[in-house]
Amino acid sequence: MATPLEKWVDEQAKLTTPDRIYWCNGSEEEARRLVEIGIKEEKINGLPVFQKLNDKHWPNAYFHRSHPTDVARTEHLTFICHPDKETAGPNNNWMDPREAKEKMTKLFSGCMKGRTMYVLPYMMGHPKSPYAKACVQITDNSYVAVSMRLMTRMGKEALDRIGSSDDFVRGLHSIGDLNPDRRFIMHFPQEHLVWSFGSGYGGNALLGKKCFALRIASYLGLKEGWLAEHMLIMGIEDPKGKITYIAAALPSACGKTNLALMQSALPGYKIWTIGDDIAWLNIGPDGRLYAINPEAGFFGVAPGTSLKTNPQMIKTLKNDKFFPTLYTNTALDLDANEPWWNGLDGAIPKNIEDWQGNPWNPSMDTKAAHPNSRFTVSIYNCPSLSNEFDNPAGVPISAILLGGRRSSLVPLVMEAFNWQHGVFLGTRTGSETTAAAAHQVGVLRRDPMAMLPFCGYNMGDYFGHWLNIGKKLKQPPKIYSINWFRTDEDGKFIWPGFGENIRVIKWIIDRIGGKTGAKETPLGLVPELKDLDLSGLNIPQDKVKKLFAIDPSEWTAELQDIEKYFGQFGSHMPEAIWQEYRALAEKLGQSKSSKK
Ligand code: OXD
Ligand code: MN
Repeated sequence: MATPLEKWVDEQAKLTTPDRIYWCNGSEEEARRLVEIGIKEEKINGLPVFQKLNDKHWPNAYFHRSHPTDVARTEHLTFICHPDKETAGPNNNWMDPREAKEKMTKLFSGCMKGRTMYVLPYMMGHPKSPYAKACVQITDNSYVAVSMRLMTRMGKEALDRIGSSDDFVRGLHSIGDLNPDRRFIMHFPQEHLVWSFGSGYGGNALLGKKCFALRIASYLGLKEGWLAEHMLIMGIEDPKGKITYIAAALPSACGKTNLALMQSALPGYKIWTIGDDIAWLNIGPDGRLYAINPEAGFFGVAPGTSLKTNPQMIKTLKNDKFFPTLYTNTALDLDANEPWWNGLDGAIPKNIEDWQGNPWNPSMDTKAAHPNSRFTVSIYNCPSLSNEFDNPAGVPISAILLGGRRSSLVPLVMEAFNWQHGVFLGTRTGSETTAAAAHQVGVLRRDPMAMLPFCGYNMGDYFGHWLNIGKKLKQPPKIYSINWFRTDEDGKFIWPGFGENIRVIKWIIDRIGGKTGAKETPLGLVPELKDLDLSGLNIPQDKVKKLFAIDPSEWTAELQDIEKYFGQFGSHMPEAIWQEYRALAEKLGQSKSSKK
């Protein structure tokens, strides 16, 4: 008798009518074969899926150029299909599941004719972890199949875990004809199912990542009592060898990857990387919060990555351990046949082809690499990978950092008074937008816990879920708001960021260890400036003060905006968060602005 998995694959094959069906085992030998197929046989937009690059400096490097309209997540084409709109919430596009299925069935009908259907069994999380989930994605694209080998634990262990059970997350993906009018990313949280059509872009097509590990998993977490978060996970080893684990939520392209692989500017401190994008947080047997990274690779933004900004990532990319490393929509140095992007170390090569294949030189006012061009590389290549990465139990989290990109208002670092206040800090986080999603760049959008594009249900309920988790924890992590992006009168960043961020993290670790005090402000607890290690940094005192400046008059518009934002969640918004809001307004002397 066919297993539920075999039956499901069979049904998808009947719908999509591929010429061939190939079950991937996730091996290196297989990845090499798929890459060859992508070079010689498969085409996207008339171009081979992969182009081999010179691996003298960039081992195992392959280039992929996507369709020019398919370079970022498409939030307006992403739907959460709960049976009712209310459960999806105002934070999501919603479609009735029946309507969505009907629409998508038409698109998927016969779409794999002439193509190979790849069946990818994979684990999100270590196969032995009680927190891991077994999944299967179907795709018709070798780039997606190879990328999933890098980003997940693919192969037999997932198949063994699924066995004859029905308990696996299903993802059906086809690049279709890449027509943006026929591009949809549909989530069916109740069925643990994703249907994605018409895009080959990572966040839309690698269904284990944003689609499952955040959107579907956040809903699973609500049902099962855990949190799926858009967070990095890292261990910080202090000069005495003690390692403290923290998780940090930052919206796309706000430096999560740089922070997760940070090389400390303070001697004696060392960073151990566990994840750069997604954390699953569970209450462990001892009542503490434990984090695993369900992924096994990095899908990082290339422009700006250099030995100066992220030396460990450059070393990761230059490591030949795990095959292959993919470069998507970067520019090419044609003489060297190597990837290139703006901000990379060294002289600008003479003979550059831009991400669309056109000749490029620095006098042009276009970017050579697409601002959202990416590398895809195994986490096992990373020299700062923590020994705990493969620990099925995860790591105990002592602090959660919540941040955004704010040029004013929000201090460099601030400790929440308690868990509930910390949740409030997360609910009102906002960020000036970047290029990771297809929308206007540079405007403020509120992005609670950096989860706005990724929460698979009503965010009002999500805030309530956070509050409940806090109540269940025996020793809840301390919560911090961080903001590396405050600017001076000339619009220049005050804080140097990158490896210097360890100075902020050191203060956080000292707070956790009870080694240092803090100053109370209306917004939260901030460092006494004497306790922030700024040794060797050349920032004038008045600028340092500006990093922490709180001007109540500047908060009028902000409070109104927060109130408006919260208001859209109606009765789903927890009263405890409104209480925090009112307390803040009162402390800032602006309680009249609160209508609630
Ligand atoms: C990502 C994103 O790719 O957040 O990680 O967009
Ligand atoms: Mn992300």
